[in-house]
Amino acid sequence: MKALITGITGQDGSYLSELLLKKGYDVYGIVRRGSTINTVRIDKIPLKKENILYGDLADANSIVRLLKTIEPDEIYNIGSMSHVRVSFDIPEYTGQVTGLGVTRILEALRTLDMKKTKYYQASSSEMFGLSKAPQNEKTTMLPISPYGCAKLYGYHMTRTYRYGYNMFACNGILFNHESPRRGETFVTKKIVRAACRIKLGAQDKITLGNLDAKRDWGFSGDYMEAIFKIMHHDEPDDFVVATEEYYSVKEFLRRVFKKLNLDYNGHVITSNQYYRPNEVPELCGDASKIRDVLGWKPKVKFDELIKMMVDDVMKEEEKSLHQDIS
Ligand code: NAP
Ligand code: F7E
Repeated sequence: MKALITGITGQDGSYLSELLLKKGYDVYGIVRRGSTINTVRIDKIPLKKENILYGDLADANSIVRLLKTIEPDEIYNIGSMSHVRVSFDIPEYTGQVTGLGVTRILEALRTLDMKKTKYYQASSSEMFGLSKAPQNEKTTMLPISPYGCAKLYGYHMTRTYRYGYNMFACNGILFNHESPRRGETFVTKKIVRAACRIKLGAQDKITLGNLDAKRDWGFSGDYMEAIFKIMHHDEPDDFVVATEEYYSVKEFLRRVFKKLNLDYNGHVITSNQYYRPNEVPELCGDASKIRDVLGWKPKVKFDELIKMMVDDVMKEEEKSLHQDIS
């Protein structure tokens, strides 16, 4: 079985590649050309070098060429401009990549007559926007960010191709998921990095935005197992993937600092720079459908996730401190 992953260099792409390799897949990935190396998350994963190919979700020709060459059995479209705050700075580009990128793949599958290829769309809880928690597959979607709007377009295009062309096209509506491989500018990793550096005396303050927003934070590795189950269900469908627990950013901050025997008071500054024009106040998933239909539930709990991230970052920071002084 051949699987093609867009966004293979990202957090989820790295865990998903490991999972698919373990299951015996021939794994292919699309990477973008960058001026610095952007493959650090997958460099140690035993992927075939020749299976990592240049392409871009904003470039239809590259998508068509790669689909024709690879002829994948499954496509996992997890590539996207994934930062909500940044999507307010580059709304058009976000629409091009995160929204229209979906149509480029689905339309290429249709016109190349590859309708047997299964398609997974990385949809997001950000699509729920202003709808009250808990949110499930039936909740009204009221996005309030360019990212959420682009994801909602991709979600509906996936359903449109499923119904219109009888394709196996499915959506995972994933709530926030984190890991030691999380991008540095997402709030969890930013807090963990700063707290570890404060503990080691390498930094004193952290500047954040809204501390009152609440999120349902799970572990990326667990969520990739959910994605695999969604793709191997007997029919294409849409599923919420979540832990069903939510905490404020302030609570995340408190627990990370406590884990390091620190008090966050006195170390935190808030700045408008990190506030968004619109803020989604609360996201908490109701994952009963995926639990009942596919038998999936998360393994890693909130405090274990914090421990995993703190332990990993602490090791990195101690190593770099040691390099500085030796
Ligand atoms: P991530 O770490 O930001 O990774 C995004 C990936 O997309 C990277 O590999 C990136 O490549 C790639 N990419 C960006 N622009 C692209 C383009 N124009 N063409 C091709 N690839 C492009 O995101 P993640 O946390 O792994 O999330 C994976 C997917 O799930 C994303 O679609 C995200 O929107 C969605 N999602 C994430 C969460 C979450 O909490 N993590 C929740 C719900 C949904 P570079 O490495 O070159 O930048
Ligand atoms: O923000 C608040 C911020 O950027 C979480 C993406 O993976 O999950 C992610 O989007 C909360 C927000 O994640 C800072 O305002 C406070 O309320 O870590 P985040 P996100 O926006 O929820 C969804 C489901 C996705 O699909 C996305 O791809 O934290 N916050 N201070 C801050 N956030 C950031 N980034 N930086 C701060 O300084």
